Amino acid sequence: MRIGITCYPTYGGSGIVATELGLELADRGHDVHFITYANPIRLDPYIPRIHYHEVEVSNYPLFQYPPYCLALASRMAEVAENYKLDLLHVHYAIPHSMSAYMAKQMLAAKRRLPFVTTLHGTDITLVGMDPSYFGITKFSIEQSDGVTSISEDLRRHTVETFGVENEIRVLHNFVNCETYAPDPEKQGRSRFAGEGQKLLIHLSNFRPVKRVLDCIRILAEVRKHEDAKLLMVGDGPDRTQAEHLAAQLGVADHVEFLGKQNNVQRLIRIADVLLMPSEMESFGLAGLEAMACGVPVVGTRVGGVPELITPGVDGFLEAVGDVSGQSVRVLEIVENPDVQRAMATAARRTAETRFATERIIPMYEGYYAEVLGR
Ligand code: GMT
Repeated sequence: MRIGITCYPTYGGSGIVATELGLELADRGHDVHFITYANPIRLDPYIPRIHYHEVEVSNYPLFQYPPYCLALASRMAEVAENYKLDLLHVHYAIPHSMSAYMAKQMLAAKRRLPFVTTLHGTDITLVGMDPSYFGITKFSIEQSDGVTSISEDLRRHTVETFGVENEIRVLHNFVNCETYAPDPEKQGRSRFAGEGQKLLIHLSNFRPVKRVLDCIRILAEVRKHEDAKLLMVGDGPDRTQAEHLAAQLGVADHVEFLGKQNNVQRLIRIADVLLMPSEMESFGLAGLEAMACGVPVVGTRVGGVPELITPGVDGFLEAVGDVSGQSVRVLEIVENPDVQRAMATAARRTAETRFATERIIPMYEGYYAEVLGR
């Protein structure tokens, strides 16, 4: 198949899923065309069957807001025609789904260009619910030739919120279990943690929904019992506040802010526990990546996370904001080598048996075939 993929190319779960999907599809022999405003961070355009088409948005002085949505639609239609795309697959409804709808209409007189929209979370639970985007989000979901959701919880939420009646297929997020694999030697750990020191990690875009301040509070609690250090990977609006809080709680020397990183598996696999204290998480991709690396997650019981983590088996889930509950769970893991070993093994097994690329990617291929009527 010839597939056009559009996503946000910056650091963020939806862009990462879209990029990994494109790479896996190319590996399986499909031609994949990324149509985005910048090269997606995990994309190497040198890879065979991967193509990259940049969307340029001209900024005429009259425009207070450059019309990205229109530039994207034009580029989508152009690429679809020139490269004979079979379909478009857009990640994150706003505004990608609407641009795909316009591209489809632009080509309608000549040919059919179906599009699949994948819902990732905040496009529905936050942005899409804003009154200024509600109507257009509902419309673009209804007009999509196929809609997928990365969790059952998000599917249910979408149906309840928007009252849409078209089928939404749940295709969970996936992980490449070869790239994300445990390292029994935990190579490179000594660069970050001293002998006997416990190592916690958090990975996100540091938006308020991630509750990064809770990570700092959890570390401070854990340190009352164990010598522990926290790696904060990523960047975003709440980073400065988190740095201040670390100083205020007297743990600044034990928190390392590493900023945006590529090849995060190298960092995840050296840790003992991944913290995911989010307010909302429609899936929790960072959690899955950690599980594949054999690193148990201590997170919150929200959104689609319970579809990923079975508490007490391959991780722990507590209520949002329950710092003390999450700290106790971290200690339960790091102070009991048997618990840590059993959870690490179970986490890896969950990733392999339920969320490995080999299992999920064929579901996307099957879904495309359905949408194309093949
Ligand atoms: O979490 C974010 O702020 C980024 C957001 C995105 O769309 O880039 O992540 C969403 O999509 C990820 C990939 O499907 C999911 O793993 C995240 O759970 C989801 N985030 C939220 O629901 C808050």
